[in-house]
Amino acid sequence: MDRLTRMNRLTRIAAMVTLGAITLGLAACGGNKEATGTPTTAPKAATATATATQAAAKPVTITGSDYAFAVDGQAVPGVQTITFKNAGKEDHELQLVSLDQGKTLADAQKLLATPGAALPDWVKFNGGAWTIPAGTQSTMTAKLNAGSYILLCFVESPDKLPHFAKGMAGTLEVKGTEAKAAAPTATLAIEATDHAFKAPAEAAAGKATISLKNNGKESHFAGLIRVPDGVAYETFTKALTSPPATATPAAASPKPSATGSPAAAAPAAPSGVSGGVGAVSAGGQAWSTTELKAGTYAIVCLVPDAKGVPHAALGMMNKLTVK
Ligand SMILES: [Cu+2]
Repeated sequence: MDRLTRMNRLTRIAAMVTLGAITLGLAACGGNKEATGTPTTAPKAATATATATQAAAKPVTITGSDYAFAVDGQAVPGVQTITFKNAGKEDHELQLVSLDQGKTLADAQKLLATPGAALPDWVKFNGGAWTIPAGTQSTMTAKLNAGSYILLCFVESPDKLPHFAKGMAGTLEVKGTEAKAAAPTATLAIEATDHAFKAPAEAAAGKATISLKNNGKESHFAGLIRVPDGVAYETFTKALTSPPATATPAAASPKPSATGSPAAAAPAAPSGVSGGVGAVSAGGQAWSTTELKAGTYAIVCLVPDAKGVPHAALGMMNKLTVK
C-alpha cells in the first residue's frame, strides 16, 4: 500500500508545482510553422507529397528511464499514436501538457510562486500513457496540434521526489504534414464527469484500447490499478483513497516480526499500476492501449481537487473485472 500512498501523495502536488520545476526552454513553443512545399503546388501534387510524407513518417516512441524521457521519431499534427516504453527500474508515466494563450515557462514559474493557486485555463492536459511498471510498454493516442508539448512523469520515488523533479520533464515537438489517421476504436470507453466515471464493469483480458472522454469541467485521468490477488477490492480502494495522515500509521502498525515477514515488507510489492489514459482537460478526449490480465482492477482518477483531495475519494473510482 505504501507505493499507492505515495501515488496519492504526489497527486496533491498541484500541476503548477510540476510546471515550475521544468528547467527546459520553451522558446520553440508555437514556432513550428512547417514549410510544406511551395504554396503554388497543385492540389494533386500536394496530396502526393502528403502521402509520401506519411509513408516516410517514423513511428514515435518515447522511452522513460530513471529519470529521463527519450523521444524517437517525429510527431505530426492530427491523431498521433506514441509508443511509451518504461526502460527504468521504477514505475513511470508519460503525461502530455501544453501551455495555451501564449503562456511561457516564466508564467508557469509565477504560478509556482503562488501556493494553493487553482489550475488556470492556460494549462492544458493532452492525455498520455498513465503509469506502467518497469520493463513494460503501452501506447497513447491524442489529437495534437502543431507546437511544443511538455512531457512529464508525476510518479514519486521512494525518496518522495517526483520524477519530473529528477529529470523526467521533456519536450515533444509536433510538426509536419497532418496525419490522416483515424481515432482508435475503444474496447474500454470511459467518460469522466466531476467526479464520476461512466465505464464498463467488465473487460476482456488482453490488449485493451481505452478511451477517456472528459465531460467534466476539471481535468481527469483514467488510471488502471490491478488489485492484488487475494485482496478484496473494497480493502484495496479504501487504502488507496485514505488520506496520508491515516494511511501512514496504518502502514506502520504491523510490528516487525522476528523473521522479517514479507507481509510487513509491503513497499517491495508491485504497485499494480497497469496503464490507462493520462490526464485530459475539460472537453478533451484521449486514448491508450495496455495489456490487461484476468483479475480485478480499479479505474481511478487521482487528480486533486482544490482542497487536495484526490478525485478517487470523491467518487472517481470504478471496479473493473477482467476475464
Ligand atoms: Cu478526476
